Amino acid sequence: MNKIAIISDIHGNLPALEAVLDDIKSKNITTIYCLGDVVGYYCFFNEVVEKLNDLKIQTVLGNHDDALINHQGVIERSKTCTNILQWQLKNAKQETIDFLKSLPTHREVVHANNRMKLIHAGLKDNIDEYLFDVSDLYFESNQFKESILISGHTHLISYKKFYSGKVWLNPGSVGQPRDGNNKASYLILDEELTPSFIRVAYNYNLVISAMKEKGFDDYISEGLKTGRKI
Ligand SMILES: [Mn+2]
Repeated sequence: MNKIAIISDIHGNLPALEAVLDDIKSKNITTIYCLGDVVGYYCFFNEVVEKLNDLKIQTVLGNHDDALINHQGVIERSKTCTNILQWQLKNAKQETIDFLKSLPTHREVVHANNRMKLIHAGLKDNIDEYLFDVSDLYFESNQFKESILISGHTHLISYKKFYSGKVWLNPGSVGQPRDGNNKASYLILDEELTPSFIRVAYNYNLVISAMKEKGFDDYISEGLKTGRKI
C-alpha cells in the first residue's frame, strides 16, 4: 500500500520533528510532504531546515518562512512573531536562507492517480489565508481542478469529503499544536484517500529550556505543555 505522510507548521521545533520522522519511518513510509512554516517561534530552525534538506522533503513556503526571507522577519499582526523571526534572521545559516528561497508557494503532485495540491494556507492566498472550512463554492470560485487539497497554517486538524469525490485535509501542526493536545500532529493518507491523523509525544521541555536559555519570554513556549495557542 502506497501511503504518504504530510507534515506542517514545524516552527523550529526539532524535538517534535524528530519524533514525527521516527514515527513515519517506523511505519515504512518514505514519501513525505511539508506544508511550510518551517521557521518562526522556536529556536531550532536551522536544524529543522537541515533535516528537511537532508531528507529531500518536498516543502512549500509558509507565511513565517516568507516573512523571514522577504520581509525582514516582520509579521505585521504580531510583535511576538516579529521579535522571534528577527532573532532567527540574525542567527540563520546561509543554507537555511537558501532552502527557504528555493520553496514554491504551492505544489501539484500525484498520489494514487489523484491530483493533489499542497499549500500552506489557502487557494486565494497560498501563504496567509486561514482556511477553517472549505465548500464546493470555494473550490469553484478558485478554479480548483485537483482531487485533493491539503493545507496547513491553522494548526488544526481538518478533513472533509465532498460528493464530487474531492477531499480537503489539514494535518495539524508538528511544532505547535493548538487543539488542546500537546502531541505533535501529522497526517497519513492511503491509496483510498482515507486519512489517519497521528499524534506523537515528544519532549517539549527541551524546547522550553532552550528558549529560556536564549532569553525568550516563557509564554512563547508555555503553550507547548498544553497544546494551546500562545
Ligand atoms: Mn502559518
